Order: sequence, then C-alpha cells, then structure tokens
Amino acid sequence: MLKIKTVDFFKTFVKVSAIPDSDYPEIAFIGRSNVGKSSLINDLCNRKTAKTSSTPGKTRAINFFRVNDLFYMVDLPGYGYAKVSTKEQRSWPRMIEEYLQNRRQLCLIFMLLDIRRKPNEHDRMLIEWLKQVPDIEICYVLTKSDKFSTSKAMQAHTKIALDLMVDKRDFIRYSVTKKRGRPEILQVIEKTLEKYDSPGD
Ligand SMILES: Nc1nc2c(ncn2[C@@H]2O[C@H](COP(=O)(O)OP(=O)(O)OP(=O)(O)O)[C@@H](O)[C@H]2O)c(=O)[nH]1
Ligand SMILES: [Mg+2]
Repeated sequence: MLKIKTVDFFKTFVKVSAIPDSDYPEIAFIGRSNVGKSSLINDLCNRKTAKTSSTPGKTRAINFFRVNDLFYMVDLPGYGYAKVSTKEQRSWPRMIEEYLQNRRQLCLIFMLLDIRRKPNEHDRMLIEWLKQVPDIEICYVLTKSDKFSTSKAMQAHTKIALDLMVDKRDFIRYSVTKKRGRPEILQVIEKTLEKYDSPGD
C-alpha cells in the first residue's frame, strides 16, 4: 500500500492561471463546503497540513501539497457556502471549473459527499461534467460515515449511488474519527499513479 512519507505544503493559489506548469500528477479533493476535504487530506497524510474548520468556507483558495516528492494533493475550495460575499461565492465554482479544465496533470478526483445529505445541484453539475472527461478518474467518498450506524450508512450509500447513477463500488465510506476508509483511498491513489504517464513520455 502507498506509504505517505513526506508532505510539503507547496503553495496557495487564488487564480488558476498562477499555478505553474509541472509534470507531477495532481489528485484533487472536491466537494461542498464543510464536507470534510481538508480533514480528509490531513487524515491521509497523518498530519495537520490543511486548515480545517467547523465553520464552512474555510478553504477559499486552491492549496497544493507535495506528497513523497511524487504527486500533488490539491485542496479545492468548497462550493455552496452562502455566507461569503456574492462576488466571492460566484467566483468559487468558476475557479473550480477553471482548475478542472486547465490542469492536464489532473488524473484523479475525489468527489466528496456528506453521507447524511442528498447531493445538490452543484454536486450533480460537477459529477455530470466529470463523467464526461475520460482522462480523469473519479472516486466518490462518503464523508462523516461515523454519523450513521453501519446499517444506516449502508442504506445511505445505496441511495446516493442510485440517485447519482454511479456504481455502488465506486464509493468509499470514510470517517476521520472512526478511522474508516483510509487504506481504500490510498489504494486508489496508488493504482492511479501506476497508470499515470507523465505527458511527453
Ligand atoms: N464526525 C466527523 N466529522 C468530520 C469528519 N471529517 C470532517 N469532519 C468535520 O467537518 C468539519 C469541516 O471539515 P473541513 O475538513 O474543514 O471541511 P472542508 O470540506 O475542507 O470545508 P471548506 O474548506 O469550508 O470547503 C470540521 O468540523 C471537521 O472536524 C468525519 O469523518 N467525521
Ligand atoms: Mg477546507
């Protein structure tokens, strides 16, 4: 299994155009505000690299973390948080969209969904878009699975998969507090990296 040895905070970007070209594969974490993206990155890396908060809207820019000097984990801003200025709120989905459209190194997306919530319009829009891009793998993560009993979590898992018309097996139930899902995620990352050829090779 992939071992995370080193994690270096690389940089924060407020504009996609400012992100330099690189040959490192990028693995991005995307989802509604407060869904648990930064917590997931910290849990995978076993350290507090990404800033988390119980207040939605914590991550407002794109944060890059270099892992094992081999690939980047990309913490994207959450969408759908109402309490920021309208201008900023509007710029979020656009920044995400721009990121998704412009990073040729992007090879894997973890699409996070709160296990307790029905996917909303933003989630659906993103998922539909992602399904159409053949070069980007999507792995769905149901976060905060500790909030439900196992049987309730299984029910929610089935329901969300059906709702999104995605194979149930493409979802990983995750819990930071209950230590669930980490090996599965690391395995997905490892498999994707094995397949990844840096452009130009
Ligand atoms: N119970 C439980 N709480 C979690 C879990 N993962 C994250 N949280 C909590 O959810 C809240 C939001 O977590 P973040 O990681 O900051 O969420 P985010 O998606 O990065 O949010 P933005 O940066 O605002 O987009 C925090 O209070 C976390 O402690 C989990 O697996 N279980
Ligand atoms: Mg965050």
